[in-house]
Amino acid sequence: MITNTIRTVDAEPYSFEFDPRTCALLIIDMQRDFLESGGFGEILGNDVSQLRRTIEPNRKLLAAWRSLSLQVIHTREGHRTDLADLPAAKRMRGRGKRCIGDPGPLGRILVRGEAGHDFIPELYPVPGEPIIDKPGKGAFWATDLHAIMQNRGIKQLIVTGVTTEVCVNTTVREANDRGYDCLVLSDCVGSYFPEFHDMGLKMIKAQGGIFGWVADSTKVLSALNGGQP
Ligand code: TIU
Repeated sequence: MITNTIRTVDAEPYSFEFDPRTCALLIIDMQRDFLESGGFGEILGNDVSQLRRTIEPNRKLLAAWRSLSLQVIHTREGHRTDLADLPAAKRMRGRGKRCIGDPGPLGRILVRGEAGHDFIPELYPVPGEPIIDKPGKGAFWATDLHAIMQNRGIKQLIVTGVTTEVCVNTTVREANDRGYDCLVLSDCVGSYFPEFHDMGLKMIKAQGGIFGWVADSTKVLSALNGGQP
C-alpha cells in the first residue's frame, strides 16, 4: 500500500522530490522497431544493441512501480495504416531505400498494428496502463497524453525509453512547457549514439535543471524503498 509520503531521489542538478500518487512512470517507445533487428532503427543504419542495455533496468523499475500500484503510461511511435497522419517530409527524410510505411522484416515500418510497431515483450503493458499512440517524436503532440495526465492527477513524470536525444528529449521539452516536472533515468534511456545520449542528458540537467532532473534507476528504487538500496 503506497502512501502520500514524499520521496526524495538523489538526482542532478539537485534532489527530485515526488509524491508517488501523482508521479507517473512514462516509458517512451520501447518498440520492436527501435530495439530489434529488422526494424525502423536498423533500417536507418543504426546498431540496435546500443539500446538493448536499457531493457533490464526498465524491467526492474517497472516491476517495482507495478508492485506499488503506481501509475504507468506507455507510448508508441507509429502511423495509421493509410498513412494519412504521416507528413511527406517525415516519410522522405533520410532518402533511404525503405521509408516509413514500406514493408520490412517486422512488417510495415512504424505502422500501427504491425509486428515492429508493437512493444518489446520484456516491457509489455498490462491492462490499466494507458498506451499513447503518437505520430510524432513528442508524446504530447497530436495525442491525449495531457488530458490523461490531468484526469488522473499526474503532476510529475519519471521518464524512460528511447531514444535519449530524439523522442525522450522532445517529450521532456513538451512536458516542461506544460508545467510538468520530469526526472529522466540515465540507465533506462538510450541512444544509437553514445555522445548524443551523454549530451541529451546534460541538456536536461544544465542551467539548474532547465528541462528537468537526471538520476539512475537505482536512486529511484532506493527512494521507493525508504532510502534503502
Ligand atoms: N531515430 C531515433 O533515434 N528515434 C526515433 O526515430 N524515434 C524515437 O526516438 N522514439
